[in-house]
Amino acid sequence: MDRVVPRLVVCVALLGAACGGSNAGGSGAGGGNAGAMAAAGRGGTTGSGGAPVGGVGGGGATGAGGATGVAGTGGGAGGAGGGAGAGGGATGMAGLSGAGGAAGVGGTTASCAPIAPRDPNAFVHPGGLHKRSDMDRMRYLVAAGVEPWAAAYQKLRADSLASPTYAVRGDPTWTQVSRDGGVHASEFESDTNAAYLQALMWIVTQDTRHAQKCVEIFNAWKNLTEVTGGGTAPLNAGLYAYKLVEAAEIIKSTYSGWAAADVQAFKAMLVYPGLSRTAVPASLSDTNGTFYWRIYNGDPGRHGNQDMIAWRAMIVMGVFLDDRIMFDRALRYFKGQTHRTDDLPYPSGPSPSGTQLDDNQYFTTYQVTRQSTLPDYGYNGVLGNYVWENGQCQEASRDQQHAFFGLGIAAGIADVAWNQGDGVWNTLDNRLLKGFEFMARYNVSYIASFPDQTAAWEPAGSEVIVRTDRTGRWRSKAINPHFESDLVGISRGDFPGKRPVFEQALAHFKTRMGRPAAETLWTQRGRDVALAMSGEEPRGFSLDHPGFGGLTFQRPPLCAGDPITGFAANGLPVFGVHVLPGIVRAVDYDHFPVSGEGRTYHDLSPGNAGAQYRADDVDIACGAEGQYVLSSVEPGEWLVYTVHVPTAGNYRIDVRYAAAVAGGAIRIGFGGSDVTGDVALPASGGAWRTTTVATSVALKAGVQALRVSIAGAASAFDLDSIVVGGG
Ligand SMILES: [Ca+2]
Ligand SMILES: [Ca+2]
Repeated sequence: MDRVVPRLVVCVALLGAACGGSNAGGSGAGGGNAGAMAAAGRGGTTGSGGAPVGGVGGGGATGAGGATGVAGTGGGAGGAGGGAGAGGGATGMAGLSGAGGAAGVGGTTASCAPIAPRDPNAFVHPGGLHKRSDMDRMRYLVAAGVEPWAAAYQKLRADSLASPTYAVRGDPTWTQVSRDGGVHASEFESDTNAAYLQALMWIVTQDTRHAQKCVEIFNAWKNLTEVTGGGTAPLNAGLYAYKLVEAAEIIKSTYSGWAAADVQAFKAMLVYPGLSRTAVPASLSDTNGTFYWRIYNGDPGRHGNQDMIAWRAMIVMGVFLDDRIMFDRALRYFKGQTHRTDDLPYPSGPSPSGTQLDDNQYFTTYQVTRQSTLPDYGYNGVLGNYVWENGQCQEASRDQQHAFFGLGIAAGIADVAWNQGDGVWNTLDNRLLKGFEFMARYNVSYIASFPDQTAAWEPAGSEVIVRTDRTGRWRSKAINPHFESDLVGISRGDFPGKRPVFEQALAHFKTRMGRPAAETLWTQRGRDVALAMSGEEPRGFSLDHPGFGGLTFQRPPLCAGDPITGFAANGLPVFGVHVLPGIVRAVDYDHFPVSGEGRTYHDLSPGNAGAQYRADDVDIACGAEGQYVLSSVEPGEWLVYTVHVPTAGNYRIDVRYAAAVAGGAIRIGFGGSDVTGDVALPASGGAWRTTTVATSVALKAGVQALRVSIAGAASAFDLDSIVVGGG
């Protein structure tokens, strides 16, 4: 993840007075008098000597000196040209009599606006399934008529629950809802699905009728005090809460028409009768309590889908409530970790099997007696307990419908975590992908034939894991094409139009992570077969899935990361798609929660040599104008920026750069196509210069990847921005 470099700078005056940069533009050049970095120009590169005061002009300005420089004889190399400071301090060699290197960061601080370190308790908002950049992507692609987003949007628009004239069915006088056909169940289910779809419509259309419809729904249910139902309490509450809260997170973060008092009432409703980290509320009972206290322990006695749906609801509830303990409670459990010490423990265990109950060729069930000798035991909702090493789902021996639901829910947890900077999507050697591949192969091959799989795949022998689950009540023996113990009906292959889970998994593993096609083969086939048979992903069964992944999750090719325009006061990235014509700052390449190397950038030196702005391998220094700039560029390096072109046409592309020496070159591409070739950037004497690298470049409309590639000589220039203009 981007960890913003702490900007606290201790300016230590060592022998050579390495603290530079008291003046903007850097007179800093600590190094003392006898030859710190070069006076002007790229001190480090040119090496030596120079006037006592560095940085008048290029040296400090470009910030390059320090990175590669060798100090003179006089003093610490650290200062390395004032403005440049950071690089110099970090890597410059000390002068003969100076050890100033380490302190050389001084120069930078004086001129570049500080970036706060990331507040570990702050959340990205909107930050459930969809961030602001994701919303931009949906809206822009639909507006530009790009497929499949346009077709997927039409599918959403055609859903009656997405209509601006949808009649809200809840009532603010109601205090009770009971799932599975109980009190107000049908009204709640309709409104909950509608809330999420209306929120998506609001994202795409910006028509306030949709946002207002969401508010009406939230207000209709804000007085609940009792959630019960036909399933277990965690299943009832988790399934009922997660989509509603996803919608609430979108609306609260993007629409000003939800009154603060109503937001507060809705929040209080979610955790009624009140939040505690030390004790369960005394007034909690089967008839008094809503969502949080139904899900807070997961569902330790049941199949993984029921355990996970509780954590799925909780993780987005944590985001919506700005509650880090709640968010962590869900995520840590899902990862198989222990509870936070400032929170209630998770259910203990183990839960050994007792007397055998049912038995058939697919599974055996047992009575169990829960024990409490092992704290934080971790049941079927722990990722590794739900998706096994071979990709087999814990409940694939039960039926396929629940396995689809469970995997979809796991992906939902992973996506919310990703949006908040966590990479659980990829843990256990891409365990989730293995899960999707196993399930897809088993189900897709049942209804479609492929050259390499002409008959339905029947996993056998070592392809199947025989294992008792974490509850002790269920032992898997074979993959079950039926539905539980109804060994006549078939649940296998019944996914098109009903289980819209494939777009989300593909968006992550194929586009974000760039996994080889062989690894996403069956997930891709699942998506393609579902598309061929029932069109773009719809809402799907009941409340089980968010659906409409062709609109919401799919990403244009090469748009692995999420575009940002900077960092907020809490240190979090500010997400948003760059709109062209416009200026894209070179340092604002796309954000990626785990290493973006090979995905959002390619950088040839470990670490950020300039130690500024971001904590990736990309090298960033502070420019003389107080702006962060791309530095230490090397041929072969590249960066990606997700941009939107509202109107197809011919555009001019300029870059703003500073080059102390000649020999550098740059190349620009859009959507995977090179549009400029290598363009030489002449020496500018270290001064910032804007130059045109291409004219009349034909750009398609829509969201696409702008890629900047470095060519020519290494470290020849620093880059401020890419400027796309008319003509
Ligand atoms: Ca680097
Ligand atoms: Ca570099």
